[in-house]
Order: sequence, then C-alpha cells, then structure tokens
Amino acid sequence: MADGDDYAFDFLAAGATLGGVLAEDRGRFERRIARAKAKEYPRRSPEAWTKANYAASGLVDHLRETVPDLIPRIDAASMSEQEFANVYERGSKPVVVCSLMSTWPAVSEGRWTIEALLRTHAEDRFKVGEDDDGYAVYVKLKYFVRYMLETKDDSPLYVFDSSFAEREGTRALRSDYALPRFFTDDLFKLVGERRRPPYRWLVLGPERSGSYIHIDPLGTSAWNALLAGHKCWACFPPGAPKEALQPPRHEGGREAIAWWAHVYPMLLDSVDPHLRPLTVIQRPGETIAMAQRSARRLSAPSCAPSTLPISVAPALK
Ligand SMILES: O=C(O)CCC(=O)C(=O)O
Repeated sequence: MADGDDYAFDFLAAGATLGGVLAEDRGRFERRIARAKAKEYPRRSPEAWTKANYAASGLVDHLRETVPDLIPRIDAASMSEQEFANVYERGSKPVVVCSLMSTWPAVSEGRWTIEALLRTHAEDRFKVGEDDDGYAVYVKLKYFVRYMLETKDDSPLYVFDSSFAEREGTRALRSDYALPRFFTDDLFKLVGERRRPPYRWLVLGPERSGSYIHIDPLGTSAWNALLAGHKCWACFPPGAPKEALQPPRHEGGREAIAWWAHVYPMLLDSVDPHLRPLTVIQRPGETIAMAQRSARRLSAPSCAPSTLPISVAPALK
C-alpha cells in the first residue's frame, strides 16, 4: 500500500485498452516494474539492466536477417500421430509444425492478442520470476505490456508462468487452447494433477528476453506454440558438451541475449558438428516440438534450446 496502488480506484479494471494502459500514471508503472526487478535480481543495480546496451546495438535485427532456418517445417494435416512419433519423437529431432492451432479460440476468436488480453486480464498478475527464497514474483498484465513496449533493458523480464491455469483470475485462459494430437502421450499424468511437476507455461516477452541454453527438466519433451511475434531458437544434438554450450564465464552472464551475442557466434564456426547450432526463427502460428527421448543419454544435452523473442511474443509451452 506504500504508494496507494492497492486502494486507488482503477478505471481500467473492466475492459482496459492499450491506449488507456499507456496513459496511466507513469510513476506507479515504473515503481511496479522496479519492485519486480529488485525482488528477482536484488543485487543488480538499476543501471546494470542496460549496461550492454543491446537495445541500440542492432543485434536483434542482425539475428533476424542472418539466423538460418535449419529446423524442418511440416504441415500438421500431412502427418499421422504414428508417423510423427516415429520420425520426430523417437528420432529426437526438433520440428516446426504449422497449422496446429488455427482452431484454438486463442487464435480463431482472437482472444490472445495483446489488446484482447488487456480487455480481459489487465488487472491479473502473471509470474515474471522468483525471488531468492523461491517465491514467485508477479506483475499485473497492464504494467507488463507497457514494459514490453517501452523497455530498453538488455535482458528484459519475461512472463514464464506455470500456474496461470490454476489461479482464479486467469484460469479461463486454459480453455482458449487445446492439447495438439501429437503431444497427448504424457507419463506424468499418471501421478495425478496435484503431484505432477509444472507442465504448462504461458510465456510472454519483449525483444531480447528469453531462456538461456538449457535442457528441460526430468527428461521431458516440450512443444512451444507461438501466437504472435517471432522467436529465435538454437538447439543442439545429444552429445554436445555442456562446457561448450554454456561456457562458464562468458560476457553478459547467463542471459539468452548474452548467449546469442557471445556464444552463438563462436559455435557457428565449430568443426565439431555437435556444436553447430540448429536454428530456426519461429513465426506466429507455428509450434516447435523438441523430443528428448534418447534413452542411453539421459544426462547428456539432448537438444538444448536457447530462445529469444525477436519481437513481442505471447506463447504457450
Ligand atoms: O519459450 C521459451 O522462451 C523457452 C521455452 C523453453 O524453455 C523450452 O521449450 O525448453
């Protein structure tokens, strides 16, 4: 209640518009974002957020123009579940599937455009990170959208929310999409909804935000559907050594943007084919699928991705 936000009358509560959000009190917006940043990165000074000045560096435009599309695209209608499992799942091959989500209300009824989400969820909070004690850090959508449009941060905050489908205000979003038929095989279902680890995420971020190179936990395979914007991916085959993909002390630290700026260019020229990034720029309407089924290599990177929205991108993982 320090600055009155919690009891102020909020004219945006029902049916916010982008224009309305941008016209709201700037001070309050800035305090909300600063508070989230301080919770998630308590040791980072406000100036450190823009130290590398990636926003003005042209890096994202350079990636947009040069990153090659090396991951194959298939049309969903052209393939049976069986064929998909044989080729891409068992073969542990990343693939981009087109036309998987055209019937989702999120798409067909336009429910997940930024404007539509603001109309329904401007006052709802989404998770942008965790503090040092593991508590979720939330920001209201109306503040986050404004931040996406204005930020010059090197590696901006990124909504990565695994409980949107359980919280009262945002639960309805779950009925805006459907589980695609290629991904129904789900062993964690067997332990029950309450005991299974997080398995669905709503992801929303501005240019330069993203996920540092990683392997998904517990040997899981992921699909990632992109509703708007473009997202740049790099994947590596099983057997690629971790020290090369995540050099211990490279410039910029463990941020996706720093990986693209400093590690990606080194790997491009690798003689070892395991180290050559398999890249793609995912477009709106496309779903990328990455299987992680390589039974004898559980601890080795099996298709480790780093992602970078290269324009504002709401997605589902
Ligand atoms: O969407 C992203 O930025 C990251 C997704 C991710 O971590 C993954 O699919 O492994």
